[in-house]
Amino acid sequence: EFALRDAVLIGKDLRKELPVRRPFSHKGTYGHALVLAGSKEMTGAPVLAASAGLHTGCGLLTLAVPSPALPIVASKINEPVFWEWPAEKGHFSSESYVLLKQRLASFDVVSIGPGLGTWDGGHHWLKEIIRLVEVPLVLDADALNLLAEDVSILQEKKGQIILTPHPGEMGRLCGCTAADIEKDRIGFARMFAQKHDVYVVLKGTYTLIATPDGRIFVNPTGTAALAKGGTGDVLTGMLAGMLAQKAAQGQNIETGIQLAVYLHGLAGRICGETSMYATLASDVIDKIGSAIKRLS
Ligand code: B4P
Ligand code: MG
Repeated sequence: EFALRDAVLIGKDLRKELPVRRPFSHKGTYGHALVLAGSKEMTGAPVLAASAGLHTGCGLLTLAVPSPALPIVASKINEPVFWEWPAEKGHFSSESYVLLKQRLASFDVVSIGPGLGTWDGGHHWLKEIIRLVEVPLVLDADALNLLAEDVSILQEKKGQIILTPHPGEMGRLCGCTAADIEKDRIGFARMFAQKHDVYVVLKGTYTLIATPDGRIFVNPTGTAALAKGGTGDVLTGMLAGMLAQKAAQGQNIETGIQLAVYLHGLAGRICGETSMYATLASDVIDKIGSAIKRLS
């Protein structure tokens, strides 16, 4: 049986895992992330995720947004390449699979979920994406809510999948309540990761990372300053940004997951030094650079 003493506290050796910024390099050296996010109703989340990804250091980030949301999203951020995705009732539609397949080869990581919303048939949309993506795939927020309709679609995966649930989302995935999850965070995260051969980042105080082979890592950073809407979208973006760099440089993604989680919590703590109350998700993004500096 797994005991708490078997869980590994991350942080100590992470410094040497930071992607190196070489003098003779260019944006292609640091990876290209794709973020699929947003809906007509939620135009802030894709901006937070994309901005966080770029601040974490990926060379290029493409932000795919359903067509009705695109003008609003694009007016808020300059750096991503935008991909206008056909929409039905304001949500992503299925039409673009062929296009996606053609373009997928150019991405080092795909991240899905912030502000996506849920809709009839969305679950089939997600299944097709899971079938197509061969690079590391991060599923968060409404992508997890779509997944909860039938977790067996994870069997269709081609590459590694990273799930980033908070306890409520984890409860939906496991068919129980958030309170049940909180009573045995390690047990649920480890069970789900092993059963479905995925990474589970179970968020909360001391975020856990469960690996497909049953190991558990515990994040010591993080703070109640992060307890505010949008900070989860920032973590999703940071994972995309960090994994893009790891994948582009042919490195194992596991330390990339650890780095993103650790730096997200550290950026939150730096914000908390100014105010535990006033911190916004966008403030956390502004402190990603300082967090990387503190670690390095
Ligand atoms: P949703 O409406 O699904 O919220 P969201 O859009 O996913 O918000 P966001 O993406 O910004 O935040 P996320 O939690 O992903 O509703 C969330 C629901 O779940 C609410 O009803 C809430 O009460 C419940 N819920 C959330 N966390 C819970 C918990 N730990 N226990 C019980 N119920 C919970 O990401 C937030 C980020 O901030 C994560 O990285 C998290 O680790 C970090 N964070 C938040 N508070 C922290 C703390 N006190 N210490 C350390 N890290 C913290
Ligand atoms: Mg969230």
